[in-house]
Amino acid sequence: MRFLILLTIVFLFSCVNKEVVQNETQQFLDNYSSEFQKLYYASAEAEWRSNTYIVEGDTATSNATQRANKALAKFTGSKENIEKARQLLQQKDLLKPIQVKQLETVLYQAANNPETVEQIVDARIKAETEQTEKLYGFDFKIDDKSVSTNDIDDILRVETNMPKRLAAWESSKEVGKGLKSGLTNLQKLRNETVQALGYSDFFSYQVSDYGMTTKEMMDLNKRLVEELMPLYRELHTYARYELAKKYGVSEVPDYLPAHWLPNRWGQDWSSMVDVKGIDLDGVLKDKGAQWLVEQAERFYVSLGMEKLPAIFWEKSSLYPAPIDAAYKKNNHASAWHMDLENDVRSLMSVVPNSEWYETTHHELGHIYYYILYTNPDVPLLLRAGANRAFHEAIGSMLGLAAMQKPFLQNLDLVPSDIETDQMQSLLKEALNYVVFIPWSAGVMTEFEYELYANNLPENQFNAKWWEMVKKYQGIVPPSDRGEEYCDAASKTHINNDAAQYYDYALSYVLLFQLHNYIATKILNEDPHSTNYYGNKEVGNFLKQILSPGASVDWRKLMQDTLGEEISANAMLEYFAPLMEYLKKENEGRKYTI
Ligand code: X8Z
Ligand code: ZN
Repeated sequence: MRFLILLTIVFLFSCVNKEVVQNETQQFLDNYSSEFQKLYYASAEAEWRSNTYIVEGDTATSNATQRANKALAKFTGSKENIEKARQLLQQKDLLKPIQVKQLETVLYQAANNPETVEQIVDARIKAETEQTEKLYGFDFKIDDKSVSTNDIDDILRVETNMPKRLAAWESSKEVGKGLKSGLTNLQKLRNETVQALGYSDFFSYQVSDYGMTTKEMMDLNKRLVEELMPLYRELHTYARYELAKKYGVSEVPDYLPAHWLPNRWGQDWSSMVDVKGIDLDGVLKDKGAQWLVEQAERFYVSLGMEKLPAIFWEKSSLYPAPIDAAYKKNNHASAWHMDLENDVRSLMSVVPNSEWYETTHHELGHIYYYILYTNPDVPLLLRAGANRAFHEAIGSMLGLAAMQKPFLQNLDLVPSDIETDQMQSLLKEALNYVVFIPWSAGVMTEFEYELYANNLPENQFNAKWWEMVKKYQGIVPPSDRGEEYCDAASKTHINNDAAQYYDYALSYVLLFQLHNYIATKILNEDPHSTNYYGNKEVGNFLKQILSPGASVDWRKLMQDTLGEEISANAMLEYFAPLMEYLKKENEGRKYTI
């Protein structure tokens, strides 16, 4: 009897204790979140200005951004917040899992800004602001005439005159020179900030967001490259011969000259192929830029999503700055969750072509993810993707879906009675999605691994870059590129989205897993030939995945919704029919990778 009483007392005490600890934790999280939201919003507003209105010598904007970012960093990295989160986590077993997740987020954010190394954090913020300004304030020129990056991309897509192609490609890389010292500085500062809280380097810090070690992430990426390599090898061979024919070059080169390809980094070759009967570029040109964004919205709404909020249309910056404007803007596409609440915006430079058609779908994928996980069940600190790759996958998947023939026919963008060659469509898709893997999982990921985890010395940046490009993509520069260049830095992510590009590699394999599920389990359609438009069941499936944000474990989410782990199988299966076709096309041709 006495024993039972004792047991009851112990039990009651532990219940009370649990409640006390949970309440104390909630109090801390509520206070932290409300202060964090204010500072985050101020930082996002300042960054928005810095990315949409770039004027040389405008120190006021740059200073304001630095001030706002420092205030946010000071708060997230404060000793007090770190200690409190650590202390509460010592009683992890007593806390709700969702509280544990939030405390872990607090510590993750702190690790990028530890107060103990405040000077390094401040120096990094300054260097980051300057790097973005230099990258997007850069005046690209061809023959002494200012050109936009959209102009350069147009030339690389359509021009067949080799000197003109070369001039455009070389112009696109000029920006790297002035970014090199800034990148070296950032390499050091990024590593030093996260090292203060025990991470070995900035790469491992960014990877840890997936609950993975650097080795696990590198192994996964290597596996993706290897699995896609047989197909890439066929595409590489095909492209060398077809492009040589197109440019009237009699001797087919072993490696693809970078300026032959229709993209500044050789990451997407899809415009090499025109599918007879489908002229999306022609149709889009007549529709105009605004129509592209509105059409992407219509697609999401057709699936059962809300219309975009008014603030999106009021505050976004969707179209290119005029070439003669007194300011420049960030010309890469992005989506912003300004206040982690209802202020959602996109920054783009949409012109009416098929690349931007896809990109508008990609960006709205981010926006609808923001909108869906902004709900009472997802605390502010967990308003993020299940992982970063999920965030990138959703819009890219809708971009893929929005390019398939039945979808285009449904929208009258392609004549309804047209017969088209399915193999050409598949080839065009492979030149986008398959070609992307050696670039993302290979070049970008390994370069940044070398940069941060192995402290790549500055005098090897360009040599290492081209070593990777040759090794993974089988691409070589038009002529020797010495260390006065920094061609890696012509890619925005190297400067302002560091050590995260594997997100995109994973997002591409993930999107085929999702797409395969939607096509076969929901639509009962061939994955090569789907029409998602207007299907509310697809919308509900997406809502189920997107609404919990980061409040769920991404591996569990995959198991629960798809019943599988992350894998390239769906992607390989999708492109399998192409293998035989390409082998035939490539018969008698020399393979070099
Ligand atoms: O950077 C992007 C998005 C950012 S929201 C537009 N992407 C990668 C790139 O452009 O390099 C999308 C796919 C690859
Ligand atoms: Zn994105």
